[in-house]
Amino acid sequence: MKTLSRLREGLAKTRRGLVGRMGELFTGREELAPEIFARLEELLIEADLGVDLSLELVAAVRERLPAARVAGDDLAGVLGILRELLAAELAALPAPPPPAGDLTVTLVVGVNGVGKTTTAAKLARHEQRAGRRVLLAAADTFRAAASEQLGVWADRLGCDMVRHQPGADPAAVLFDALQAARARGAGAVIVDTAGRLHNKEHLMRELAKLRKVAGREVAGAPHAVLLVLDANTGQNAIQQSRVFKEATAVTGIVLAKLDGTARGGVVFAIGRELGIPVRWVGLGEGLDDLEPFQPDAFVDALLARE
Ligand SMILES: Nc1nc2c(ncn2[C@@H]2O[C@H](COP(=O)(O)OP(=O)(O)OP(=O)(O)O)[C@@H](O)[C@H]2O)c(=O)[nH]1
Ligand SMILES: [Mg+2]
Repeated sequence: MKTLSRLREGLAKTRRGLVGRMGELFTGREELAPEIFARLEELLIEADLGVDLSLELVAAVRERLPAARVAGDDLAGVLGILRELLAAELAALPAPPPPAGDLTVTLVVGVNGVGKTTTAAKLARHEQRAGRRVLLAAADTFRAAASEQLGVWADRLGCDMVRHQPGADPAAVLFDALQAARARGAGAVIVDTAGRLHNKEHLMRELAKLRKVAGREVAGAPHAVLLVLDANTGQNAIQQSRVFKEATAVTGIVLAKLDGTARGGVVFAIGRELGIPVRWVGLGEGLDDLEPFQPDAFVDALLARE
């Protein structure tokens, strides 16, 4: 119940833009004029569901709503149709992989300022909650303050962290982190990486090197490569995902800063256009503000009537 309400809270802006305004459109209507559907299309696109999906949803509502009408309250019918189609949309994406062996390695990647470091700390918290000893690897050596920021989180979490000097090779940090994790019996290593990389080739090289070191030291590693996206950037997030998907095998998305944006529909656009499932959603700046992404709960929270 708590999860649902946090998510509902986080999606409040998106829901207000969508369901709130759909309520104005679909209540107290005698007839379903074409303008109503044109407006619905606008609302879906504004919530960043993507043009293709928005058009498909409107076509389905147009076709099915006449048979599902309730006098004076078409919103219920519309929400029912959207709920079904959006849930199916997310169900088509790959399910989370089964848990790995004794030591799981997760790379946290993404462009500047999207929330990587905060997400790494939040993920560490989840590992601790699951009863696993966790170690943070400060592989963002690009910026002097980066490992300090991660260090503050590590102190707060009471977990180990491995860091090197600024400018050090991120792959060397990872190597040491994996050795330390083994020595200390950690069950998870979460790797914070740099957002400021010069270009795609540089990014590809860096990530390839991290993958190589991880795979050499731990079977099957990295077990997850999580791309952090800032939900506020809407369709820009799709562009970033494309670049990262070309650069490395991204296994899932963390959609950060979902709180305070009206663009939560981007979850669907990401799934549709890139085939990458959202695994986590960030709902605030605190350690506990990260929730596993649950498709049905997300659709319910997005389309709930206030
Ligand atoms: N509201 C909100 N703020 C968030 C969330 N996740 C991160 N932030 C904030 O976003 C800002 C940037 O977060 P960082 O974790 O430093 O981002 P980063 O990607 O590591 O940044 P660089 O290392 O500079 O590339 C901070 O002020 C965070 O508190 C979230 O889910 N919700
Ligand atoms: Mg950072």
